[in-house]
Amino acid sequence: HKDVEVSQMKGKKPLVSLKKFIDNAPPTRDFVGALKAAHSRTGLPGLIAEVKKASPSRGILRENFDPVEIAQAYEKGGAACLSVLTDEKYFKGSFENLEAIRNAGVKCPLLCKEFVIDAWQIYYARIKGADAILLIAAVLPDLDIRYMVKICKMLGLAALVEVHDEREMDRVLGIEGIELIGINNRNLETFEVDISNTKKLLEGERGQLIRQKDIIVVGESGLFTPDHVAYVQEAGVKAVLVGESIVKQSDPGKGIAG
Ligand code: IGP
Repeated sequence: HKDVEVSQMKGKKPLVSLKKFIDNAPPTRDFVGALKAAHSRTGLPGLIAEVKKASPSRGILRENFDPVEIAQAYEKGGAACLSVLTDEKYFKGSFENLEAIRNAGVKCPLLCKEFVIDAWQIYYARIKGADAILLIAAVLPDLDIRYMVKICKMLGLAALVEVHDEREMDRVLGIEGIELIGINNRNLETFEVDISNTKKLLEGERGQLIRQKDIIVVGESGLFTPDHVAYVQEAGVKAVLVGESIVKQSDPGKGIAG
């Protein structure tokens, strides 16, 4: 991921002016609270439904992609939160999509799905209407995660810290103040998906520590059926992040029920 460029920064506003803008921005919504509420209301993992046009492994997922229409359908279908891909290069997303969904009056808290490698992107996402930010342990040193988690707190954003293997999980468990950990079942290098990864990373002492620290774990990627969701719930997740299987449905809202 060394080729990830912070393309949004090119020719854009310096950090100081973003900060001024944020002072007058409306407050964020409680992303973690919405997941917890959905979990205790339904007894099922809270759903983060993903607005994703394309992916590097699957190509275009939906023709006539209308991000606002999909977001509204997800909300109607009972999603607790939404995830909006803003990365353009690999996922054909945009910050305009995030902003349009927020401005369309969608009430679900919104996760900005971006390859964050610079704090500037967090401020920018906050301005564009994000309530939560994805931080990927595979591309960030511990020091950056610590620093970025603090920035998120200061800006009223939840941080979803994503891990894929035991080493990353152990790194992240050593960092104070983390409320949300995502376990990605997809290997970002090979694109291979294996949902038993969620189970593997929650076994034994790791699972114990997570419960002690009251961290909410999100099962991410490769979830297509109610059985898959039941499997990761059994492994200990209280939330799931689902994209492909629901964004492909002719009615993405009804897709959630299935
Ligand atoms: C959703 P899926 O298999 O349901 O479409 O996966 C989500 O987990 C996936 O899009 C994702 C992702 C990421 C995308 C997880 N982590 C990091 C981009 C960057």
